[in-house]
Amino acid sequence: MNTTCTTVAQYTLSRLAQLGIDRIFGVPGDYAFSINDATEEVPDLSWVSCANELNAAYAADGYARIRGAAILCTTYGVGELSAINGVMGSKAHRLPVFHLVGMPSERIQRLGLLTHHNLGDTVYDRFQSLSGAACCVSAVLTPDNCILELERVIREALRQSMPAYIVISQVQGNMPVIGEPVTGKPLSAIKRQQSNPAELDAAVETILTRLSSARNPVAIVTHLVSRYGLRDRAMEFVGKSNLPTAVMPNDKGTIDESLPQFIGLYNGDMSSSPAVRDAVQEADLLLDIGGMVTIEINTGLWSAVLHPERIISIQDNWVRAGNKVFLNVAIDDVLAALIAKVPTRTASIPHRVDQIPLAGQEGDKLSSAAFYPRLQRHLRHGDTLVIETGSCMLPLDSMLLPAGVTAEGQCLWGSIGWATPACLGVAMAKTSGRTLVVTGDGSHQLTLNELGVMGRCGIKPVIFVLNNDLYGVEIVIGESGHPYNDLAPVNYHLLPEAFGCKGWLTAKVSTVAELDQVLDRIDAHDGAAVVEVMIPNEESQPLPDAVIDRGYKVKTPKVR
Ligand SMILES: Cc1ncc(C[n+]2csc(CCOP(=O)(O)OP(=O)(O)O)c2C)c(N)n1
Ligand SMILES: [Mg+2]
Repeated sequence: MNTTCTTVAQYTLSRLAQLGIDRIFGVPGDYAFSINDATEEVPDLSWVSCANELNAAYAADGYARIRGAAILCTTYGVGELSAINGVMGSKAHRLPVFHLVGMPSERIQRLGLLTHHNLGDTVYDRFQSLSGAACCVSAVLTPDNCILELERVIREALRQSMPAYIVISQVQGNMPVIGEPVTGKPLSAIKRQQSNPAELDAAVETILTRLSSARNPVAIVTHLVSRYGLRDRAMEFVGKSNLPTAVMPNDKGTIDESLPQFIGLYNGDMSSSPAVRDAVQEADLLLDIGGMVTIEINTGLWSAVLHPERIISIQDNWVRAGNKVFLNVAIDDVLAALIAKVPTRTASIPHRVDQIPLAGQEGDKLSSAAFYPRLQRHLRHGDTLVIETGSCMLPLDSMLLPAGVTAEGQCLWGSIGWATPACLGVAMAKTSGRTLVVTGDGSHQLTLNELGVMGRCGIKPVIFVLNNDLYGVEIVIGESGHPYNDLAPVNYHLLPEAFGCKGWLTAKVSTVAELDQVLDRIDAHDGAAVVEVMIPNEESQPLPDAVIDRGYKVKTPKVR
């Protein structure tokens, strides 16, 4: 590409690609043609046409989880509004997704011409506050401001690790940028937040002093460390300090669960074992690395017993220890200083969580109890497990992952349908290893048309659709018998064929023997797979009233 006549759209894409992004997810549209056309001009960046904008946003979210950032492109109004749920989810999960949107040209605006995708008036910027709300920073680019504005937007999106909204009009997008282009660095080489040295020293000293006097400290590592590219650094700290370490549901997959210090999932009374629950709740110091999210789904329906005075919380750029708050201390600097200075504890690590025992005999009908342990035994190094919201979430979050297996989920935002397109993004972002998805049937129905995109792009996910013919978890947390939880009886294992996917392994399994057989076949198959796993709907019985009352009928959590 000739930089002297680079257009605004071309410059924007090439500047974002320099971060290490090689895909742009979206749906084209006339207002966004300058951006769509530019994807053909910018080297090392390929366009992925998704089935709709919400799917594209979910795919970008999945991609950003692996690569650290992603690009999404939609058209004015109809496109960007369809994407908002997905982009808001990326904001909740702290993912820098650059949402590029086309808009009517300034010539149209100056002449006051009425246009499609609007309400028949001359309010052209009507959608900017809506799309902008899902982002932490936004800009309307022109040839004159493009270079500087992009630097501001990129810096802020990376600093806060949240989406950015970038508007490019259909005419300005095709005009050459004015000024000296900036050559950017890959994301891994960028220092995203700066620390104040005095505050940093004081924060690190406080943490080390508290750690040295703690009798039974425990660490919790949250997903924020992955967002800032600090997964390895957090694990190095856990190894060096030899602190017993747990994760919470929202953070599943953040650390390698084969680490000797890993003790399991902390989720209040719904922790992976009473030993994990007790280790966390009885710790005289809880080192929260990244910031725990204390929503009900992340705390065993608010059953977590956490003592604020015992918690030291290392957030993205601040640290809280009791009533002391240290400002402008970047999490990467805090971790680096801790790794350099922390002594290694000699105390032994409490009992770890075990593999789920195998349940069910060959000829038995399938059940959740038979499915999860078998899946666990077929996970292998390099796999990424994408976890949908629904009944599958708790068993998967509680499951001990083998060495080298990571996971991604959407516990906080919890938008069903996310997992299927997110797996497209995850698989495209990964350079090796498999991508597996476990989704409920109801969730899959929201976004299953993304299978066609996977087939067209040659993506090879392994997808398990748990078919209980219901919005099952709704019954578990509410009441059975409501017709609004019934689903259309889709033949999920036939979908790859219908969507034109070539060479996919497909099966519908109803017995333990059939499941065992298909799992072995998948291991031997270098390709995509869809397995429809028949789960009896009688499993979806309501929880005891006491649990439902605590989790869903109270207006406020009990303050401890
Ligand atoms: C976009 C969106 N719509 C609705 C919901 C409410 N909701 C949460 S779980 C769920 C049902 C999930 O059913 P399914 O995927 O079949 O999983 P199951 O629990 O049956 O295994 C629904 C409708 C939601 N979380 N997100
Ligand atoms: Mg279901």
